[in-house]
Amino acid sequence: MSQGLDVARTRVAHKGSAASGAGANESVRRWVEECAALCKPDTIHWCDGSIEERDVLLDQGVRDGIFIRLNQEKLPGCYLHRSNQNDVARSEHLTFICSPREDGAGPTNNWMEPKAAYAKLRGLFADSMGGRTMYVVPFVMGPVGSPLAKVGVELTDSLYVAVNMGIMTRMGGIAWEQLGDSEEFTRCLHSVGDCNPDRRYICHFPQDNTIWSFGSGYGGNALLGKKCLALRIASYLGQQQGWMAEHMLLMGVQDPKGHKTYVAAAFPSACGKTNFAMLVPPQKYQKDGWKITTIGDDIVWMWVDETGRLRGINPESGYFGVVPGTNWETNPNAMHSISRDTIYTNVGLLPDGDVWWEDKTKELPKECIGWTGQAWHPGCGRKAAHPNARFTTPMANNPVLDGAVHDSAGVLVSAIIFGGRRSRTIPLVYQAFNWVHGVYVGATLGSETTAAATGQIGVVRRDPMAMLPFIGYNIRDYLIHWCRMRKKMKDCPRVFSVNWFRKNDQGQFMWPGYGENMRVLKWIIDRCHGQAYGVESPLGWMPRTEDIELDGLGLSRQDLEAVQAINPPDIKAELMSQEELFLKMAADLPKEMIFERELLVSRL
Ligand code: SAT
Ligand code: MN
Repeated sequence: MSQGLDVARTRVAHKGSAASGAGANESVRRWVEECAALCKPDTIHWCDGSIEERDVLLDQGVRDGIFIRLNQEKLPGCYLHRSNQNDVARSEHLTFICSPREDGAGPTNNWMEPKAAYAKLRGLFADSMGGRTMYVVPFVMGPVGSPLAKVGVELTDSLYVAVNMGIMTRMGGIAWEQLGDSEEFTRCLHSVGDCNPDRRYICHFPQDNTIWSFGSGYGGNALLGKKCLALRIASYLGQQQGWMAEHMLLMGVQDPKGHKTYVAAAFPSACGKTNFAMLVPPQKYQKDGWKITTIGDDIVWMWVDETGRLRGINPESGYFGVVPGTNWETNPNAMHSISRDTIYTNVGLLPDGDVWWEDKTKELPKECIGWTGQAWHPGCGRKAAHPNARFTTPMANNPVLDGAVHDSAGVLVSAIIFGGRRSRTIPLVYQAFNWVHGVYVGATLGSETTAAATGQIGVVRRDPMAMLPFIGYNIRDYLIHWCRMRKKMKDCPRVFSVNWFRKNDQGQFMWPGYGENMRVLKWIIDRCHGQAYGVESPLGWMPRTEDIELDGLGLSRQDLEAVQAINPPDIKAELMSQEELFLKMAADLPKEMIFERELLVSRL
């Protein structure tokens, strides 16, 4: 794999191609015609991805009431969108893997037989775009020229989706260049329809490299390059072709000597993944020369290079992050990023055209217009922003964007971290004994629900590799694929478990989290380079208390011991609760997982 195939740092403007889709090949044109004949849009707009086009679409969106132009002095290039109130999150129960056989989807996915699914959705798509424009959105997932880069084309009747895809992907004529004469592109068909949850389906056809989504305009349901292509379809392709598509952030950790180590990390939602991807090290670490840089905040594609090591790219080019809770203390790099060229969805609107959301500022505004469009004031009993309000912002805005983010050869991945939100039992950090043990640690990953997600607080949900809703095939084969990847690698990444959320008996967090997680990260990096001590414990290798720096933290060695404590009866209870997922897989559980569980039991 050669370095420096990096031809597309910025969008290429293809002037004059908007109407015609100049550059699109015959198989694309044929497919667009077929879909247009089905959906019957009034007009077809072939997106070229130019800056001029973006401005035209935004102006059109403002005229149509899809966007509100925000205060351009405070927030240049920023717009607000309010979604349908029934359409504010992914719809997992309406998401289907349509593989030929039910076993292809496995016990953790909804399945629909492909012919039946096409028939059902064809009925919904028929004439669905009357009076509307169909946007043809060509895009590349991954740095152009990368061996894993994939071309997709999304046909959508949502201007909001077209604009957001322009931020989240390398969108426009560049995709036609990458595609050339090939027929190999992901066919993504999307209509908001009448946005009725009773007629909402997100269907994946992995064998056809096709996604049909109807009835929702929400990010994960509608920006089809993201979870649908880059995780569900890509995870299937990766299993077929020997690479991995994972729900992970990817960050660079630069040490004082200037050496950079890349770390991938999987966390279920509500664990601060975006914050971790843009972590600001504590003052002392900054002074010493430590620096964090971001490759990606949500998805990583990884393959084994010719030297037998794992490399990763971020297939996306923007961040679709949760707004509430983001502020200058929790994530200053995100705050910088979303101060321009950002689409806000479902936040509050202040009288001066600025935006507000819960926990943006300590002081509450006197009034604003809430995400539903109703007047809001403190104590009104409603939230100004929806708890799942989102920003869409180009990764180019990130002040700590990693310099290698467009590198077609990706970056070496030295460590993989699995983390959950666990108030008890799971220590702050430990390292798996080896790769397959690491797969077990990932497969048994659990996280406690937060109110925002479900209304039920503190229930541990199993979420293997944080991929439960995103594995586009049978979870049995997914875990086997993870185990088999080991055989392809000469030198594999070290695997770690972290938990920033452990609480004491008084219900207080035992670890400060946020930037202070740098202290744990340093041990992880040092372990990757054989430069840190590890003590054997039943769970894995652990730092001694003197191996984690506590200067300036206000924590004692005893406090650190407490957050690292392993209590065998608690671990046994944990093992029992892991059975809940493993029972679902019953006879299908890969034998490596059974061995690892037995080994853990015997160590206890
Ligand atoms: O829109 S996404 O699916 O990426 C965000 C989410 O997980 O809900
Ligand atoms: Mn995610």
